[in-house]
Amino acid sequence: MPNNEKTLILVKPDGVQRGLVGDILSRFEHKGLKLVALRMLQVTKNMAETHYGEHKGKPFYNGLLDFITAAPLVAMVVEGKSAVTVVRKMVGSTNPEDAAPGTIRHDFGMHTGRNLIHASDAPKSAEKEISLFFDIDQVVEWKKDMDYWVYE
Ligand code: D4T
Repeated sequence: MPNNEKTLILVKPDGVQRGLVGDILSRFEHKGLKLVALRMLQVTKNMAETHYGEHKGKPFYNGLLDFITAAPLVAMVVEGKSAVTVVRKMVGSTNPEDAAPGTIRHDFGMHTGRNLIHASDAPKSAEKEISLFFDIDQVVEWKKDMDYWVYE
C-alpha cells in the first residue's frame, strides 16, 4: 500500500480516568486503521521529559509533566495509508474549544490541559515516539483481512 504509515496515539490520563479508552479506540478501528500495538502504562518523569522535550521552558511545561505522570495512560500504534495525517485530523486542534465537531478533542474535551489524546505530528516523530513507548517486538505485523474492503 503506498504511503503506509504507523503513528503513536496516547489516550492521556484524563481519557483513562473518564472511561473513554474504548470510545476513542473504537473511532480508529471504525475508520479502518489497523491496531498494531497496545499497552497501558504509568509514564515516568523521565519518559515524559523525553516525550515533551520540545516544550521545555514553556509556561505549561511543568503542569503538562505533572498531568501526564499523574495516572496511567494507554498507548497504541495504528497503521494505515497516511495514518499520521488521518489520525491528527480525527484528534482535532490542541485546544478543544477550537477543535471541529466530530473530532475527539471537540467531542470529549473542554480544556487544552485536559485534551485527552496525543497523536504524532509527522512520520519521523511517529517513529521516535513509537520506540519510546514500545519495544520492537511489541509492534505486531499482521494481515488485516478487512483491508480488502477498506482500500481499493
Ligand atoms: P499533543 O502533543 O499532546 O498531541 O498535542 P498537540 O501536538 O496538539 O499540541 P502541542 O504539541 O502544542 O502541545 C502538547 C501538549 O501540551 C498541552 N498544552 C499545550 C497545554 O497544556 N497548554 C498549552 O498552552 C499548550 C499549547 C496540550 C498538549
